[in-house]
Amino acid sequence: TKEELYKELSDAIVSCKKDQVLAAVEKARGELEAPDIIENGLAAGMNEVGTLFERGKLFLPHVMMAAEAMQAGVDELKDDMPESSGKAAGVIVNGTVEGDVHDIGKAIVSTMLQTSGFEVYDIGRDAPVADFIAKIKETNANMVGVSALMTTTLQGQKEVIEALEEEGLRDKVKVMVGGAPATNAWAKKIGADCYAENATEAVAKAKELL
Ligand code: HCB
Repeated sequence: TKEELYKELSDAIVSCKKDQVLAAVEKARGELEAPDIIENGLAAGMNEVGTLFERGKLFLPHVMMAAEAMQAGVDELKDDMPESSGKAAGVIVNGTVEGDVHDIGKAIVSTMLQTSGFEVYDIGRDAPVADFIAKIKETNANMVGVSALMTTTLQGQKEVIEALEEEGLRDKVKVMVGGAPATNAWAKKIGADCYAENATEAVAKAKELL
């Protein structure tokens, strides 16, 4: 069943073994769509890793191995992503804020937006506010996705919005925020246009706003 495949994918991530992840992906790809495999299988496993890390059951080297295995699984599925037809619905700059190296979720969001027809410029992780602004200007983007995975870097999302205001760009650029510590309430508080809990929601909200 679907649930068994999700569990197998998730367990493979928790095992922190790349081979096991690739084998689970290989098995699942005949039955499930790529975004489904990523969101409900691999990402669910990564969340579990996070929980085990918090409880002291897994250590940082394990988390790094799980992250690498996750990346390998996602890379393997890139060609399976459903191709969208038609012209890009919008231009989106996507990045993780300065001081924050977490980029797995952001990369998934970029891939899903891209396959949904958006023109996406991923500026990577640990990206200074100035990089967001420069890329937005260069590409004439009408949306920016700002990812932050730590309570200590969340403020970076607010800084991007403030910089957009200072540059007189705020009216032209929609702002989406995401990452584990972000919430709808936080998005509202800092004046973002939306919060997306996962990549599927990011695509839905981008379509709604652009
Ligand atoms: Co990292 N880490 N980590 N980590 N890490 C977290 C984030 C903690 C919550 C774990 C914990 O302690 N409980 C924690 C942060 C605590 C806090 O809030 N203050 C933490 C810490 C503390 C650290 C270090 C400081 C650890 C250390 O060195 N002592 C260090 C950070 C260094 C730094 O950034 N300066 C660190 C390092 C790492 C790695 C390198 C081992 C690895 C990252 C590898 C990489 O990304 N290339 C890592 C990982 C993997 C995690 C956890 C376990 C998982 C994150 C992840 O990839 N999740 C995480 C635990 C957790 O999140 N609960 C832990 C899976 C993806 C698919 O989900 O939430 O990232 P996602 O993305 C979703 C969603 O949020 C949304 O869509 C995505 C797809 O569904 N979304 C967006 C995300 N961005 C979006 C943008 C948009 O525009 C729209 C939607």
